[in-house]
Amino acid sequence: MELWFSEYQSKNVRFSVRIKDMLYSKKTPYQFLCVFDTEDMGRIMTLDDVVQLTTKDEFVYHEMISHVPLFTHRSPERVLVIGGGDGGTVREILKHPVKEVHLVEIDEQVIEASKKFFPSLSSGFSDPRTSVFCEDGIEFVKKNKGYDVIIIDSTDPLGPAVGLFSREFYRDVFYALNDDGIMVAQTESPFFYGEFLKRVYSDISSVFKFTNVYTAVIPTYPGALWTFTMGSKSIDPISVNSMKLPEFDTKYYSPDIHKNCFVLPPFVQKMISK
Ligand code: AG3
Repeated sequence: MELWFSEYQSKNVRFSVRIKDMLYSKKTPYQFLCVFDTEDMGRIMTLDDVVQLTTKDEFVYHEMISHVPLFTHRSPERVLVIGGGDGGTVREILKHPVKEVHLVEIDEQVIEASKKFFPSLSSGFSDPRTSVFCEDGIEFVKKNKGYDVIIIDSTDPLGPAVGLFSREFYRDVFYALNDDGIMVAQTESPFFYGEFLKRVYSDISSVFKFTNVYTAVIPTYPGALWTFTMGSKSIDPISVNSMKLPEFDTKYYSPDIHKNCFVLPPFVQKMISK
């Protein structure tokens, strides 16, 4: 018998992957968490039946959400990740000479499942520079300040994540950042979430001096073309030239990708233009 997992990417579009084995499923206080082994995509984690990551393509998302803001800043020392309980973003940040990484994840069960089933993502949790806080990111940024970079590695804008895409939240993120601080949020697919991207872009622009959308290709996410939106207090990400070559291996990120990821296809550019 064939076993398949399907995500409804919209009411009438499904993404399906053939399952080898169901490794874990748990109803946490916040969501329904599953881990599968698949035939072609490696191991996959889903939350409320939405694909969060596969071990085959997670490197694209985690490299791009981390290295683009960190190399734009150039000397980040204190970095905050909101969400991202799988640890993939923390793993990438720790490749930089940062002093401190804080991760605030509302659902402790995501961290536990990642430690158990995704050792290649969760290795950074045991690094002495990492501190983990299991609480609501929205409250956390109101109380904790002094970050150089804040990365919002959230789920889709549904359920517990809705507040992570509001103008009030971006304002709190602004105040939690140092004067040359930079934030990045994952902002979904322009094919399925065009209206949403437009709204978020306008909210982030109302708070930050520089707001820029960049893209990456993530095959297992809806539309494959994925967006990230960066807000920067004083550094213009477009004028940062002579990008440093990473002193570590990357599989998607490179200085050329960095420069070019801000170049948007006209249909995406149009979505965010007033
Ligand atoms: N967070 C963003 C996942 C969004 C995927 N959306 C979807 N499949 N509809 C990823 C968390 C990885 N650290």
